[in-house]
Amino acid sequence: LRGRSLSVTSLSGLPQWEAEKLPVEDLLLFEVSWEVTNKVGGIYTVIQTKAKTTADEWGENYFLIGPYFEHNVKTQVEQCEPMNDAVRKAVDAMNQHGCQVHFGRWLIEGSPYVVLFDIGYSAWNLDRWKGDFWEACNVGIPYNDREANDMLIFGSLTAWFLKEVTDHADGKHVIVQFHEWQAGTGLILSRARKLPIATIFTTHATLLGRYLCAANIDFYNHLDKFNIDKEAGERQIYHRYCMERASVHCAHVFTTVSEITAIEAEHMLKRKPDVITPNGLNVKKFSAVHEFQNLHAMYKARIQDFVRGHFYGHLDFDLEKTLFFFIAGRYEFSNKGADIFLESLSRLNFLLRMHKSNVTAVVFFIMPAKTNNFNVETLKGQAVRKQLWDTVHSMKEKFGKKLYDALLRGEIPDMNDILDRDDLTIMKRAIYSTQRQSLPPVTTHNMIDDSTDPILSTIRRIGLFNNRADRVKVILHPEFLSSTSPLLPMDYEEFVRGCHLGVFPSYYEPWGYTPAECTVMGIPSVTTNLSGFGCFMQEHVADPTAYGIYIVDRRFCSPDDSCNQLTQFLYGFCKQSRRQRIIQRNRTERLSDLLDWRYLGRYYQHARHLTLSRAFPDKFHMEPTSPPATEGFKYPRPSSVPPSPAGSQASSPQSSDVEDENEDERYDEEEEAERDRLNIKSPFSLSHAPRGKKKLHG
Ligand code: U2F
Ligand code: UDP
Ligand code: G6P
Repeated sequence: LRGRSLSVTSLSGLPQWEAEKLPVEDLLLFEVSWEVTNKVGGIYTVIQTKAKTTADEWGENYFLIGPYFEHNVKTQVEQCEPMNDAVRKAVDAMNQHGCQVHFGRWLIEGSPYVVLFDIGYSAWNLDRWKGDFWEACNVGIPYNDREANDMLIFGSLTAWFLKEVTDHADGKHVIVQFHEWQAGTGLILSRARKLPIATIFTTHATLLGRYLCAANIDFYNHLDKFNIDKEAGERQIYHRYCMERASVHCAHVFTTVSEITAIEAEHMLKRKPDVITPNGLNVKKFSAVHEFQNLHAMYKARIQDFVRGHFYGHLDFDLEKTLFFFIAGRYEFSNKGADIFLESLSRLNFLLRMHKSNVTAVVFFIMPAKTNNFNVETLKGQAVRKQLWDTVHSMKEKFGKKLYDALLRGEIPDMNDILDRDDLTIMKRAIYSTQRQSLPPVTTHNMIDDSTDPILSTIRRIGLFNNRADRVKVILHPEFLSSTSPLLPMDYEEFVRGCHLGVFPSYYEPWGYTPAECTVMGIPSVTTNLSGFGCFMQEHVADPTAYGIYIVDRRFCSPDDSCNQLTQFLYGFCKQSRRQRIIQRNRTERLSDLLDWRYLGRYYQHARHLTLSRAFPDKFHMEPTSPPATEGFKYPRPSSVPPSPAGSQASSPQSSDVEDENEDERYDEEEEAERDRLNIKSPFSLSHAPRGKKKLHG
């Protein structure tokens, strides 16, 4: 195998090196995860977005292994017969022995092959397989942990399948990558049975890390001090923890998604990851460069409509000077940083009021909780808005007709006559209907645990009740967004595009897709130096703030200081003019390439190379020495920003008092982007192909 070498092609000036070419035609690659065709959390996003680059590289020799769920298969999979001989024989053999194995193409970009096991159908083997698992690694699984039992069935089926494949592989070498402890039993069993496969185990979080952080423990300062067996035992996850730790130690190559999780893994799982494989996205470029700005304006208008309804009777703030912030994700109150976000909002409210700012921030919390559907007050808001709109529409028609008739007669109508008494009555009635006794609601749904819900309890404590005087308004939407919602009919992606800033001040976040998704859509975001994404940006972008990536320090300072820093970021953001926001969004979007699988996929390639050389040293003897080196590479500051030593606040666009939207500014910004591209000096001193299209907006 050849070592790494640099090529001269580039993704907007990012360092490139030739792919670590593997003879893929003589290899088979399997990736195993509980989230293949099955959306649970972020791992689904990893696998689904990565499928295209991996399928491009591996073609017919790439297979994903996951669980079979009827609904998922019906909506996402086209079933077919395996073309590959070894895979077909394995599927047939298992189906002949009382299993139900489905095969097909997953209908996503790259349309990879999937092998799906029906877990329930094979559940009758559970007791025997528990015995096998005990034989293999002395880990017992309690009967009442349904999830762990399912994972054992999944793993046993995976190991069986891999045995059949390797029996018929016809000289082809097999690489198998397992994601997270749920897939790990397959790895443990395969290794115990000495199957001739090269293995990779990837963790996307550690069980203990997640549990300890959620319990509000000062985690990062005590990493080396935990009695991990005891902690796992007390939380009744000892067996799961053992499954996770055994998987880690059985793998030829252990990887994780970020530096911060690598440190965590070293302490919680007692193995240092061999390779960091950062999470990427399947970035789509629009042919018109500023299309994402147009989309922002379009979806912002939809959010504004919702806000008109939600705040009916209290719309004494200017929607043109209203900014939309949001936090979204799994409802882990402190892990996701909702706690310090609320505290900062309270401080921001104070600052905006004190400085008599005319800016209003409407802040959305999109975190699923248990509810009994939408509440009446919220639905009524949208109904009132629609009714008002209809009234205005019919008045407009009537007015238009009268005006038209008058002009046809050659007269300018008397404006005082054009509306009669009835019209005025209708208008007065319409205004009366927008009066309300209560404040605009803080939550859109009837919460089941209303009195104990952590977000609502905090809002009660800090008193952010959407009063008229508040410059910060809060809306909790305790359900993921959907375009079929009667309240806010938008997809998550559309919603993100319509907002101004995503705020994700996580305490525990191995990667954190939400800010990464904002970035590729050209929406600035707040992240932290405890999130994998935040650390990655800090490492690879010289001045993240200038690019609309605000990184809160949650690692080396007190919670109160973190909170103040977040408040300053938010306040600084509120002080920007529209023009500055447009420029900032352009810059944010320019970082997309850094998060593209076409760039980040190489870490996976490297891990595969490494595992082959460890599992089959005779055949693939050259062990690559280090992961692809990007150390030292930094995306440079935007050229219009003077380099600041602090690399923070000062270098973000300074505020100006004038709100103008001169289209020409965009052209300047284009030039700036071009200059930046030419200025990029990576340690590898490469040439930089300019980005293709130059179609300008307007
Ligand atoms: C990470 O996100 P995940 O989508 O993997 O997070 P979850 O699916 O919610 O759960 C991770 C593990 O923690 C366990 C759960 C999983 O094994 O069973 N767990 C639990 O047992 N009890 C709980 O109350 C909560 C979790 C990661 F967090 C993101 O930052 C990454 O972006 C993502 C992709 O790499 O992986
Ligand atoms: N998300 C979604 N709908 C929503 C809000 C969030 O589909 O209304 C998605 C979001 O796009 C992201 C995922 O949920 O892909 C959250 O992933 P992240 O890595 O931030 O957190 P995890 O849940 O993996 O810890
Ligand atoms: C995009 C649109 C502009 C619009 C602007 C609003 O750039 O192309 O037409 O004026 O968004 O920006 P704002 O930050 O005020 O939502």
